Amino acid sequence: EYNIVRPKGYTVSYHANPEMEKHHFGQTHPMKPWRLTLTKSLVTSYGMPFAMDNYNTRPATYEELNSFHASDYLDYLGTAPPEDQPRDIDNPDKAGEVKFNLGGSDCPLFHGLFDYCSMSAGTSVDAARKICNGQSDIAIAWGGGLHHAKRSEASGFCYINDIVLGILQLLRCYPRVLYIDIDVHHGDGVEEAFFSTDRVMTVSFHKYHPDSFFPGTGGLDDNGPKSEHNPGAHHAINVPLNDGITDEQYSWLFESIIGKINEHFRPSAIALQCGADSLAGDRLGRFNLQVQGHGACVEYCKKLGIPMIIFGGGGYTPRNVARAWAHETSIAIGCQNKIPEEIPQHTPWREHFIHDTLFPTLEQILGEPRANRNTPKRLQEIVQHVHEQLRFVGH
Ligand code: ZLM
Ligand code: CA
Ligand code: ZN
Repeated sequence: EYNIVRPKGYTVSYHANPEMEKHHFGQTHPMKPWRLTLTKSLVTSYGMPFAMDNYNTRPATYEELNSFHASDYLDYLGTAPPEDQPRDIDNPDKAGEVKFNLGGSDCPLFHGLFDYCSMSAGTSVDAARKICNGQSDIAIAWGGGLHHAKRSEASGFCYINDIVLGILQLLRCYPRVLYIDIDVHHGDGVEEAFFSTDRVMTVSFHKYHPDSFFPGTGGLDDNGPKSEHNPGAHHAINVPLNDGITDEQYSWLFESIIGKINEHFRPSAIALQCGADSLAGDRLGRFNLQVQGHGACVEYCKKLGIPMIIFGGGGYTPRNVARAWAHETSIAIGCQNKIPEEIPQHTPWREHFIHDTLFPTLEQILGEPRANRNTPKRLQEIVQHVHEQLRFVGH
């Protein structure tokens, strides 16, 4: 009804496995896979599926997971018994053994965990393959983006690092991949995985406060191995931020930094993690970003005209996650000016969108906006530091 048509000259693909959305981390756990259902509902009610190739993805295979993760970790992940109650980690009798950081309150062992992980990874691997074989120019994998998982360890709600798996696929056909992470948390797992190569540059924007905000890494001076002989030196870029950053400041930083990186590093593909916990009103986040400012990052990357995978990630206020990811899907298609701001009447679960617009104001989201602790002087310093790092990078 909104006459959403396929974009001219390029292809957008949407990769999802609806079974993934049925899994639960536990009653009050912040990560709610159901937000993917709410996102798909909005994307569909705006008619966007008509403009994309829609893939129902298969779970990743053991071999695919094993391209980054250690076998003993995968074997344990596949066999560990689910625990219905979060275990008391302070009581050794009740705790049993905690292996690979599995079974705490951040990374619980829930029913169907291995299936959930393989499905998330499957969407990202599938997206990467479509980019590689030229069947897609912008591939969307909202079920992925789990940037904290390590080779042999779960961390921060992430068990399998689907982004690393996706980038490893891209590296089979592209010389250089730029990883960009706008989740409010530091993309530590992806940074660490590609620490010693100059074929991947990682850039994360995040709240940084080492002793009070997870994971505590990603300071301005963390730029990859310091050793001169390591090709990965200077290929990790971190943008540490304080509470309350606004759309205007964030867009300025993003464009100054990504624009410069594009000139120096000249990526042949982009992997963009769009964690929606950087939005105002997020249950875990601390920023004042609106759907427009978050989406502006996607729009800027799209304009670079480089093949791109767009991943999900964090996002703990489901209605805002769905708004942001639906808006960003419309940007990928190029129909953002054709769809009405009002949430369509026939949208399933429309009552969840308490303000019936895609773009609620800060006042609607928060009542009173959170104090902005980012000074213009500090933001200038960050951009300056990044520009200095880039003098060491050139191809
Ligand atoms: N406690 N329940 C972002 C990953 C953030 C580590 C402090 C757990 C929570 C959080 C879990 C129901 C991404 C830490 C926190 C309380 C040790 C984190 C279960 C609330 C709950 O109510 C909760 C009983 C839980 C977890 C809050 N955990 C908030 N922040 C972080 C991990 C993941 O968005 O970047 C990508 C998907 N963990 O701060 C503690 C140190 C565990
Ligand atoms: Ca980030
Ligand atoms: Zn996050």
